[in-house]
Amino acid sequence: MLKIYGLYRSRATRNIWLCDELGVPFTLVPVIQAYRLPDPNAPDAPLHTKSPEFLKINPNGHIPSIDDDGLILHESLAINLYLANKHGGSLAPEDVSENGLMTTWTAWALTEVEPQSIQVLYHRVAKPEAERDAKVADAAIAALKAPFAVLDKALAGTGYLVGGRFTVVDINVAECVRYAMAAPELFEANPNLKAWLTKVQARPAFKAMMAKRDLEPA
Ligand SMILES: N[C@@H](CCC(=O)N[C@@H](CS)C(=O)NCC(=O)O)C(=O)O
Repeated sequence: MLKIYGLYRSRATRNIWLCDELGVPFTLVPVIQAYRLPDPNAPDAPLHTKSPEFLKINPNGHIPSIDDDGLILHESLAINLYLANKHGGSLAPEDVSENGLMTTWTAWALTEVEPQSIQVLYHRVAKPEAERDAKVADAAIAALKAPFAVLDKALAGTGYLVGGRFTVVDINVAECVRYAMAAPELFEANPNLKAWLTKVQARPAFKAMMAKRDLEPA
């Protein structure tokens, strides 16, 4: 069976959401981020991103990774493109043009959105209050204005990114956009984007994933 190394409180959410949409069963192998442990070198420390056993799986020391019958892959969004291509159906590209568009939007989300949206998450929500820097959050929000306007325009037609239907790339982009949700001003300014995110996050597979994530210790 497919193994996903990671946690619900990590970028593995992207792969878990997709697997549920595809009906692909998987085993989640818990690997925690080393920085979340008080002492990753303690003899009783759980498997973590810098554990020698896990570094044999992913020498980059990050989660998620997958093991699909011996094929080891890293990079959450690339894993999703692979799984969609492998299992086919309406979530996958139906031809080489759609494949190109899905690769483009995925690379776009990774470069134009995620580096900024994660700073919004860290500095408005995730870090302890004393470590948050409002200036970092504000700069990230300012940097997201242009790409969010691009996304809003792209969604004006069919309400989806590729092929007029829900696909893997809606998951890939929505998961990068989700990190910016603590900046509601970005969504108020982009009604198509806001409606799309609400729609994709109303899907049962997303809700099931988030419900399990909420049960995991913060
Ligand atoms: N580009 C990678 C990023 C992976 C990444 O940075 N994962 C975080 C958790 S979401 C991590 O492993 N952090 C712990 C560490 O770097 O030790 C992906 O999308 O898979």
